[in-house]
Amino acid sequence: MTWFFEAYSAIRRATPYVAIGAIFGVGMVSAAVVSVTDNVSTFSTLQSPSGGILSDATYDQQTGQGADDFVGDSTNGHYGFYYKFGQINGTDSLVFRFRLNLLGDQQGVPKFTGNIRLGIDGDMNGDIDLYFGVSTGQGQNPEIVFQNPDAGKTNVSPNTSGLGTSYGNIVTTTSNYHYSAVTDGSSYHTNKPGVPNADAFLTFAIPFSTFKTYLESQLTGHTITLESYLRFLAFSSTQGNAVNQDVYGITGIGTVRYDQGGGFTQFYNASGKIIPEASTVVQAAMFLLSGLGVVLWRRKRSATAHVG
Ligand SMILES: [Ca+2]
Ligand SMILES: [Ca+2]
Ligand SMILES: [Ca+2]
Repeated sequence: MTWFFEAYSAIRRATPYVAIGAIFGVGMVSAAVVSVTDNVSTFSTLQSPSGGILSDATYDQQTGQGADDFVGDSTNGHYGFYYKFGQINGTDSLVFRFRLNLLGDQQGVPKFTGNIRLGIDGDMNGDIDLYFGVSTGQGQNPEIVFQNPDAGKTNVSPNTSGLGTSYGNIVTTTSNYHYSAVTDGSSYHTNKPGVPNADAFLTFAIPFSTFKTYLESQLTGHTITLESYLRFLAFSSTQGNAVNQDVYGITGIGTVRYDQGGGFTQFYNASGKIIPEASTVVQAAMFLLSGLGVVLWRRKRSATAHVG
């Protein structure tokens, strides 16, 4: 499929962006005020490329920590990967929420002690261009970190992915981070499969401007806007430099490419609007280009007729 995205990227570069935006009604967004503590019913679920809501019902984390295991499927609508966009303290922000198998604790106090990351494909070519998420260490408070893809790896599947040194660390506060037991009654399995207990929600937010700056630094020649086409991968990890614990949307870790059923979401723009399937967009772009060709042919024909 690499050819597809290369071809599509070429068409996008050749097609006036405003035309694509006009076709699909993508316009300016008036961001609502949001909070990391908003009810889950106000968040959007994320869809798989094939159109269904991405789910991860199984206890399939690979390293033994139930508190780092994503859960969520269609049971009572309790999904595990949510998104919303809006303003927090006047700043345009991306807000992500995950449902985890078990509420972690440190000496009896609820606390997330693992690592959750997202990987972003910001240029539609199938590889991850930026990682970010919640990082914790030896008793440290969670921080929001950014990491560049390891340049020596292709970053197209779990076993070809590597995360570089973290940077841009953001201290977590009650405004950009929330971790608590769910209150919607959901209880997927714990470390002991078949013994359910309450799930946990981990929610964090990052400023869009920070996201834009770091993603653009990885994508030479690209400008990231609220209308840019993005797709997301979510995973947990025992280390900050690898994809080794639970990939949201697939069983276990696997070796499948992210863009071939390996965990990437459908394409979205940053403001949370789902983008029509890329093939539809390509067809529309081809239609525009063919229409342009007809117009040019008619003009040329008309000019020739006048000459004659
Ligand atoms: Ca899982
Ligand atoms: Ca990419
Ligand atoms: Ca999984």
